[in-house]
Amino acid sequence: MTEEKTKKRGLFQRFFKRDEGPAAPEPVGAAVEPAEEAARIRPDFEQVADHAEPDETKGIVGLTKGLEKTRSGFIGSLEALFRSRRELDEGMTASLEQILVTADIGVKTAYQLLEKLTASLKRKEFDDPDAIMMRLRSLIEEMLVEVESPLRLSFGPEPLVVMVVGVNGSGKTTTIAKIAARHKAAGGKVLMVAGDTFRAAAVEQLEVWGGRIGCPVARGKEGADPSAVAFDALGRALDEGTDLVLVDTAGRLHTRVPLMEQLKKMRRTLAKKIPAAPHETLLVIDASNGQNAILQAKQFNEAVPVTGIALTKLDGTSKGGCLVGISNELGIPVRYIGIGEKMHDLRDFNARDFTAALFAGTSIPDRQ
Ligand SMILES: Nc1nc2c(ncn2[C@@H]2O[C@H](COP(=O)(O)OP(=O)(O)O)[C@@H](O)[C@H]2O)c(=O)[nH]1
Ligand SMILES: [Mg+2]
Repeated sequence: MTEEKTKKRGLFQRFFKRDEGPAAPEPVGAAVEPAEEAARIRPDFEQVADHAEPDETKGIVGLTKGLEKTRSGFIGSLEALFRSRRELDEGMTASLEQILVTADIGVKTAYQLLEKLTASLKRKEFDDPDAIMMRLRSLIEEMLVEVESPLRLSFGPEPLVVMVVGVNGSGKTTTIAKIAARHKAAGGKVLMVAGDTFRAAAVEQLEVWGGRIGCPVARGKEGADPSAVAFDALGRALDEGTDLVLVDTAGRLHTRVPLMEQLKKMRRTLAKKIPAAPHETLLVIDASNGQNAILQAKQFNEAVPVTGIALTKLDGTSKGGCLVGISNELGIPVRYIGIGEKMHDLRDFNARDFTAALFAGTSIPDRQ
């Protein structure tokens, strides 16, 4: 390793944080020149990511657009209910229960919300639809805040390894490319690993992305053992001074080895090369699975402890309410949400923005 690289590795430490804003790099060791350190501080992650995004879909506007279908389904039904009934009586409670239960947030979470709602409303608010809606909104936000914990990536003495898991078609490869593009734009050195070795198309897909965003892809021979490919890739990442390694995995296997066993083996293998790896096991879930998404998350979590979730395709479904159920039932940090196929359509999950976008423009018109 060159002297410069060794220095660079000693300069920074990585850490995951829950706090606001990108984490400031922490100097490690004594021989750090302030000027040298300052020169290495990279641009703000968020700002860089936003650069590529057109003005008309930036920030909350894009999110509101992305959640349009879920809003018109779930919130639309609530509005319709409040238009026809104004008092939280038995009939209204039953209808509310039905809307919540069918809103893909899961039965358990639906009942919890309903219970909290009726318990927290003041007497005089029982016939005030706006108050009921506002209370429901804040209860949902409270549940989501619990899992808001964006993945902050910064330099470390060794590469940060993110293993990405999920069923076929959930959006793993696309999400990996989106994360790689963001981190690269922020000045990071990224390596994507084609761990879905059983489908030639899957490797090619990652390579196409690699070409587009200018990011190297580590691959093995077709049908190679994914763990062996990942092991070699970590060796390369260590040699080349890579900051971030994103490991793609298969979502279904055509071999006798069950998928979950394969993923467990991959985890063990990564740790053989870098003991703390994978630093993050990111589960990618397609939001259009609705309530099944909760089940899927539970299954993966049992096999490989999932440390973060990326919920994709929120733009194409009315089942985005499943995020509330996943959050409430699993309590796993939600790192990202996907609201489209483009590079900038991956957002850090923010509970307040998400709730605001979900309830955007909510109005309870006077009853006819
Ligand atoms: N609309 C939409 N499509 C997405 C999103 N994320 C991924 N996709 C699409 O979903 C399909 C499957 O994605 P892919 O990354 O290949 O899934 P994988 O099998 O898990 O690797 C692709 O056509 C992606 O473009 C998203 O957030 N929104
Ligand atoms: Mg894939």
